[in-house]
Amino acid sequence: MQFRPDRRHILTTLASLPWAAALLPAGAAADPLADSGLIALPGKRPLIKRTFRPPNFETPPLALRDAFTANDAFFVRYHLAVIPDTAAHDWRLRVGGASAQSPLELSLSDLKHKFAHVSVTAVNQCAGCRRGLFTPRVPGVLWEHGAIGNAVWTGVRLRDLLDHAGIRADAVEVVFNGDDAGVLAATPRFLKSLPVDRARDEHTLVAFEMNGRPLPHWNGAPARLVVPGWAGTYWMKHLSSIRIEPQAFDGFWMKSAYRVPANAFPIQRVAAQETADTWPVTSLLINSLITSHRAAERLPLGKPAQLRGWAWDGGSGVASVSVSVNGGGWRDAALGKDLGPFAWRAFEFPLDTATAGHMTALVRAAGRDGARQPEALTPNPSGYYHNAIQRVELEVA
Ligand SMILES: Nc1nc2c(c(=O)[nH]1)N[C@H]1C(S)=C(S)[C@@H](COP(=O)(O)O)O[C@H]1N2
Ligand SMILES: [Mo]
Repeated sequence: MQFRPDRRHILTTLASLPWAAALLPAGAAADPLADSGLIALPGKRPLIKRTFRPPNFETPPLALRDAFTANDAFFVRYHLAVIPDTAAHDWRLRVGGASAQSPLELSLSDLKHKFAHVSVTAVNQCAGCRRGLFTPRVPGVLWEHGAIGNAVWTGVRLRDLLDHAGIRADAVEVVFNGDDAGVLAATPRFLKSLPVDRARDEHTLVAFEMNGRPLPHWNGAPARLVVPGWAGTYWMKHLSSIRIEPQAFDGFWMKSAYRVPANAFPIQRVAAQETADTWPVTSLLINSLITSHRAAERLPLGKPAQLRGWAWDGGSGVASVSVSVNGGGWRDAALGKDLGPFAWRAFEFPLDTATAGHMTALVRAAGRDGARQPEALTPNPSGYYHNAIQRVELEVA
């Protein structure tokens, strides 16, 4: 792929790096709308470009109407600009670390033939999805609604690989490395860690297929981590090494990035990664997305109309979706097929188009764990976890 980074691209790239935000001249963050042409990466259909280098591309609203987000429409998120194009044949996965009994190295063929295959339908959502809707504005990639997708992921259980290597009793975390790197040697490699119990969860996979096809290059080929119910940041792409370690990992991407104020969100806790002030981003929050209508859309008078979209959470499952029209009471939407606790679930609600005029519709999802979407977003410096109730303004005419 050819990149021709001009000044604006360099600035947007800097804006996408949390530790580089301080280097930006005041007001330099690019206007998200002005800078978001539809552009096709090799193998992808045209997506909304947020930054070129590293590549950050958002799924356009129309493609979010499908229950399973198409592989060529799935969003692309990278922190580092040098992305390997490892031939499946040359790829190796090392499993080791100070708390591994017998380290091993696997080829893709080993991975596919020596371990049981498992599939899980799960939402992959960036913790920064909807950051571009934060007011006041926060630094980072200014995503709107499309840093999310739902897919069937197929691979092997991470647990089977870890157990094969043998987890010593002193193990605390499992650390994952991807093959991508920064342009400058000083840029910290993208490494993430999971507590051992989350790594050994039966749903955590090393996946090589997405929707029944090999993983697209931009979504982590030949193999990536799939951590259903947890934010996309843990879903390491181009996975190259797995280390079982006796202490909490303190690399930049755990210690400094992807952190939220302590106690701000009802998320799963990882005590070993918490400080008095901040916690790591972990599980996804209850959320919903309207896909049937765009802002200011006209509904033909008297013609039946349905408000549709998706709801999901961190794995308790969607209990209900309610809709409030023109300030009226909350009424239940009909829910679609249950595709599993980590998938998104369709909702549908009939809109009354008998009277002309302005219509405001609010959508609020609730999880089986009792959590409900909040009315307002919860401010936090890096713009994570936007799950405030979504509102769409329509015009019946
Ligand atoms: N190797 C690597 N894996 C990565 C990242 C990355 O920068 N490098 N970004 C993570 C983040 S923050 C997200 S949201 C997901 C996005 O997955 P996708 O690009 O397949 O949509 O990938 C994760 N895995
Ligand atoms: Mo992310």
